[in-house]
Amino acid sequence: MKKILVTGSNGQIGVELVPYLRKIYGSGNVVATARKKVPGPVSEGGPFEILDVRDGNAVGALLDREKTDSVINLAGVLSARGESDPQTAWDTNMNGLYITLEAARPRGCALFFPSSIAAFGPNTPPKNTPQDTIQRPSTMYGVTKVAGELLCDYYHLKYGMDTRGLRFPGLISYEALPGGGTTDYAVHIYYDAASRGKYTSYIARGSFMDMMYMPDALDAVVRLMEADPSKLIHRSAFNISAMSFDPEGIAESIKKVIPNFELSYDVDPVRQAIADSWPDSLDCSAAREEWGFAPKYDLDAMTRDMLDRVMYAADMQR
Ligand code: AKB
Repeated sequence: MKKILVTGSNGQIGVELVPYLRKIYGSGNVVATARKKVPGPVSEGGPFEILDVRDGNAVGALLDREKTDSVINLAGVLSARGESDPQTAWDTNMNGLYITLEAARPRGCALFFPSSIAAFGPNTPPKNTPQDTIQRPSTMYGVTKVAGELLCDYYHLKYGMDTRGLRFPGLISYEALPGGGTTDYAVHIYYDAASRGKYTSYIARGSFMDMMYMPDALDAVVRLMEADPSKLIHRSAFNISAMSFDPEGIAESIKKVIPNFELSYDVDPVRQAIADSWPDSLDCSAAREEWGFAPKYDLDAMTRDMLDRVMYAADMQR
């Protein structure tokens, strides 16, 4: 990658990926875009443009003007929000992807697609979920992720476009809160642990999901996009995960730092049903073998860093 356009830059991934890419590739070579301008490093640390990914002319004009060679397509609606408004989820996730692919294709741009563990469903083998397996998701978000994986594979097969993608697990981070996801509890729990010493989980005890700390996710995006294309068999949809836990597991990890931390439950049936339809743990061997996926953070290392960051930020605000 030399000149990169990032869509959906104000989201949980974008607010960290944009500065990370700017450090590696140079500030002027990473054009952040989003539907609105929010003060902060994304809009102020390098080029920024207002962009709606469903406007193909605008996407194409920007790719021409910036002479972009790679697009990181992050604009999207997450799982729980997608269930409350499936039409908007389809429109943003699918039409946005299709229009961006169509703008990127004639201009020879590579495209990164963020798939998800949501691309699996209740019939998928839940333990050590294989890279290639049954994908019959029961959410609109999941439908858009499977369709997106297939569409990106199709653009590679049909047009030779350099499409690549990752099946992100729940991502835990401290720069921006996630919005509208099912795995969000694993972020909120740290904020409540730091500020109140307790957390009420909307996900039930015993519900295991794959997770990863944001620095490992950022590293994975760059490693995949810079990987030797001749080594990539699973282009648009690599299983990646760094850990799998349920609410009890993350609470135990927090108690190593905050011994009096208390966890209680008030289960949300919508998000619980989504969690129940997703795998417990992924087999990530294809990502390791094809492009060297190597996450650094396990649960306890992530917990120590998250709590340090969240407590430091809270102290600064006092
Ligand atoms: C969500 O919970 O919707 C996302 C995801 C796993 O794709 N974090």
